[in-house]
Amino acid sequence: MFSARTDKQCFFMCLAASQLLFILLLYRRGAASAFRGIFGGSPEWDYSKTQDVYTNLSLFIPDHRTVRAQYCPVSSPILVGPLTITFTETPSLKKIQLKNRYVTSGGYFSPRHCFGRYRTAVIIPHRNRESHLRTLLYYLHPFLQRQQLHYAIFVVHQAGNATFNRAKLLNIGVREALRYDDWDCLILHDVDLVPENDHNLYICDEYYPKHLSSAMDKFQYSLPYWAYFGGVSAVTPDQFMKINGFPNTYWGWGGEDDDIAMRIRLSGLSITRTPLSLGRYKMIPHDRDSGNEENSHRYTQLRNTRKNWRDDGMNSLEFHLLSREKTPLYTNITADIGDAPATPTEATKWRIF
Ligand code: UDH
Ligand code: MN
Repeated sequence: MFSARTDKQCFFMCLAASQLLFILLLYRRGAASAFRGIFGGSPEWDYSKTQDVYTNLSLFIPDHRTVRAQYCPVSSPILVGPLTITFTETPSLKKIQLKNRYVTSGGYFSPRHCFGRYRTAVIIPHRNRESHLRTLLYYLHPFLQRQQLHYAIFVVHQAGNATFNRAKLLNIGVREALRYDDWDCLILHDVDLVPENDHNLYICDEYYPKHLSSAMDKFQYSLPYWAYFGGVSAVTPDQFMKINGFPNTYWGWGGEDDDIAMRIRLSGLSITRTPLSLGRYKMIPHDRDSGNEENSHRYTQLRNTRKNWRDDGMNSLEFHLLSREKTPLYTNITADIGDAPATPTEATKWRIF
């Protein structure tokens, strides 16, 4: 009797301990990589051995006489794994163009010897980060070509000096990008984050919004917190519409990514993530920009996301489009998006309080 009870106690204690361990693991490493860690299966990458992102790229793109007869393979045969990324000099636009001669006006590319299986639009919110943009284009174009995607790059430029609004620019980018093509996947991409492994595919998960930048160097290659959704993410147009896009009301730095993570859950979806061993990014070092000061209302706003997300997003998006322009390496969208509400009375209108 005594030993049966001790056995039972021991059983429950062990059960509780193993559950605790499991939760800790999920928290530390992200669900996907924890599962892989436990059950095996994913290659562990050696980031001390890296290759140039342009390695043999032209060899794999035959000349114009080749006819496209079939779809590209499901997994691209020309990936190299960990990439050499350095920020010592900023490449010129001319140099990037010369190295990417099959990219066409507007920053479009389609594999030449097979039909790309996936149509991906990369959308970059931008103001006053020209050198970061050039560095990103230098690495991203060959990265996407290695993945044999049909893709285009859209830069959404905020005009003027009013407070920066990342999420609203992304909403505009999606609305505009969808005018150009029937994209399978929308990649929302900060201008200063460069992917370190070309196996980190820029394609969407069929069911759930996907966080791609799960391991950034500035967070010591781990998630800063469990629900983190900043940096680079991938959503299908359907997923994006289901969450009513992103909020338009977060002016300045911070909070909008947590709002997005919340609206994903509130709309019945959940977040999937690239494993940490693969979702590695280097951030080009920078200080906080002027015009993007910390948003001090963000915690109040986040408390109201549950109430507001259905009314603040794609269905309330208003802006003035100033120009659409196809440059050799990207399509540039310039918009006047207004400014943050100046007074508390106006703030009420913007659902800050
Ligand atoms: N962005 C711009 N221009 C701006 C502000 C932001 O293009 O003036 C875009 C850009 O795509 C950037 C993204 O918005 O990558 C996110 O902004 P961020 O890079 O400023 O965000 P992050 O979390 O900033 O990286 C942290 C700033 C703290 C710097 C502390 C220095 N030690
Ligand atoms: Mn940054």
